[in-house]
Amino acid sequence: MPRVFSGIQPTGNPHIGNYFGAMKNYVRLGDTYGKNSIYCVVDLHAITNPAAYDPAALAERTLEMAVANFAAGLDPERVIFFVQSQVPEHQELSWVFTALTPVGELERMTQYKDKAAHLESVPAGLLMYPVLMAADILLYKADTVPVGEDQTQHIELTREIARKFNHTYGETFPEPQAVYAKDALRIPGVDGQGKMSKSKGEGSTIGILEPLDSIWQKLRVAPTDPARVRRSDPGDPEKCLIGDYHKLFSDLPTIEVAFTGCRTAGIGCVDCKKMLMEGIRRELTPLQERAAELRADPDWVRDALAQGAQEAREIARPVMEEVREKVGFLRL
Ligand code: AQP
Repeated sequence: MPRVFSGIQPTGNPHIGNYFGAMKNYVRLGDTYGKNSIYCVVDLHAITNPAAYDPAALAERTLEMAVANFAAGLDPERVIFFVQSQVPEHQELSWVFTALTPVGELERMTQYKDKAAHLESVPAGLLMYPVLMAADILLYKADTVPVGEDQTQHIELTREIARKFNHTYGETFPEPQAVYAKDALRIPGVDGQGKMSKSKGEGSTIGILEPLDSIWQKLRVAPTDPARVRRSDPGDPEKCLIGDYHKLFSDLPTIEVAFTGCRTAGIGCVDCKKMLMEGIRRELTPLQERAAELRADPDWVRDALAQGAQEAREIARPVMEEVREKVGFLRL
């Protein structure tokens, strides 16, 4: 049976990019593969980017990210869901992989280059991020990784690391494959500045747990097709992020009305945004209600995460034993 692994950073409020690009796939694959689906809140990754890390907020953000995933439908009785720093084997395997990975490969990673470009002093952890990610996945010998398209290069590096380890020490790890959500490969930020991303701040994101009136305030001023200067100008919904969002939230008849209305200038952008808001309300209201219930029961959330960490360690320990032996560390 395939083994699924994926992680999500507690670097801010989970947004619709995380939700449609990754979290919904976690739930879908979890329904099929049960305890062979392993997910975690990757707090060790979150501390590698000083622009998005606040020690005073990390624990709270970690719990909020867990609440969001439970609210989105992850069931800790069916899948394994935990917090990365609770399973120290991730760091141990990461170090072994660090010793195998050429620095040049890491310096070529576009996500590293993008993030490092904004920093005066670049922490080595930011460079090592993809090595830790390879350890996250391979520690469970996972072969299936649900992620957004932004992670493609990191998954390819994970495959290379697996190949190199197997070549050096003998067949040990599978070469994992990314699994993408078809219509949510790379959801654009609501500010129109490229990919929606937590680390770019609230101006980029539509949070899945964000109050609906706050979402509306962002949508109201969100850029649309620049061809629509006046209401009477026709537009192209395929060139508009509101059009992209409709494909995620609206039913087919609504999309038809909105897209035809845009192309014929039959409706204005505000009308189109109001139609979108209906879909957002329909999708996010039940999720936000479940999140409120979970926040009222923090012990349940903590217990579920503790149980998940225990289950994860049961898989991770023997794999690490196998790695230690193959690498040649002394056994006492
Ligand atoms: N905009 C997006 N569209 C589709 N999928 C996305 N993902 C993230 N953004 C989009 C996918 O969500 C999962 C978790 O990613 P993350 O925790 O790394 O989230 P982030 O929002 O991208 O946060 P950061 O802090 O800004 O990290 P960077 O800048 O490194 O991406 C992943 O599967 C991701 O692909």
